[in-house]
Amino acid sequence: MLTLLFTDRPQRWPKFEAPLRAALDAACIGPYRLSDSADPAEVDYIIFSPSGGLRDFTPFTNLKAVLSLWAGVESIVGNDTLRVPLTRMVDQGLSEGMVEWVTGHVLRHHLGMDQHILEQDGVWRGHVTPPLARDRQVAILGLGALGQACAKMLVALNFQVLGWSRGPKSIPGVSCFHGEDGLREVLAGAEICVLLLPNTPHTEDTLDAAALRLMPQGAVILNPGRGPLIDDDALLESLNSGHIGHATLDVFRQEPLPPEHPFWSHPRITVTPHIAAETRAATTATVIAENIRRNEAGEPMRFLVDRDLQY
Ligand code: NDP
Ligand code: OXD
Repeated sequence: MLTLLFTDRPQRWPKFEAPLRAALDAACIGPYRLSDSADPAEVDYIIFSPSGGLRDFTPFTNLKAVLSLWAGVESIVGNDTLRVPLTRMVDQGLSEGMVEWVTGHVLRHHLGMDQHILEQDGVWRGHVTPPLARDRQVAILGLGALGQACAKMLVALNFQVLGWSRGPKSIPGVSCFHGEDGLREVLAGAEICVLLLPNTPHTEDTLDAAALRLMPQGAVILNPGRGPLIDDDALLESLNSGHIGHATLDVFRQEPLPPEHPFWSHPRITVTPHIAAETRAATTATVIAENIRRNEAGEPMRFLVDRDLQY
């Protein structure tokens, strides 16, 4: 009998229980106990969310793996009490959500929608037309599961897509770069820059003052990745100087973003409350169940986190 412990916020359990049971039954993993509470010494697998508050894995003496419901694992990856494999979430629901958020916000800025939505002042500016997507460069920093899904959509819409990752990549329609020099080249063309890097010691402040200076005048930043990818003060400075045209931010160093934070009231910042891509029970449950099935069958689990690289 396997014991599976769900550790998200209590209000998430009713949403996840039925989809998880359905996916576990479909995966034919054999008899199991699935609950949001269990004797730690009996737990085989933890279905983990950082919102659940679990930080000390020491009491889980028979644990086989921790399966994250989140794509980003920065809250758990360096945890010394975690001594078993950790998987992260890669699934259709997260990808579709992120593609829709990124595409929507890219098109907002590409088409200059704000001018028409917010400035209906009786002036007919028929001569101000947006360029075609084929003439717009969009950079994506991070070409993993989500970055690639977004790149594919933006390529399909005809944007000139530049991408940056840790290692070299070849993706149809995307000009791929890596390494420090690669970052400089990508930023130089980044009229719209989408951040989809994980939060690791190597990615912190990827957009610092020097990096922001490399971007074209009026560039737009979209950050659905993680708050620490950007140096907040440097961002405010470059927005105030007019060098950066706008920043649409979904993630922050502190969440929820405190009401007094200057981002809320800045005229050239749009705040969305970490909603770019939500973990959805129906699609994530099948990924969790398949990984348990694999591990029980002695097959390698998918989406294993590299504890050294921290993503
Ligand atoms: P992946 O792990 O699949 O991809 C990460 C990408 O970042 C890879 O291309 C990787 O390069 C690249 N990368 C990592 N470190 C570096 C580095 N030092 N320099 C350059 N590139 C680097 O992650 P996902 O695409 O699944 O998710 C990305 C992030 O999106 C998550 O970590 C999370 O923070 C965020 N997220 C936000 C959500 C939201 O609602 N706002 C929802 C879900 C995720 P390489 O390919 O060479 O390994
Ligand atoms: C995630 C997130 O990492 O929701 O999955 O940010």
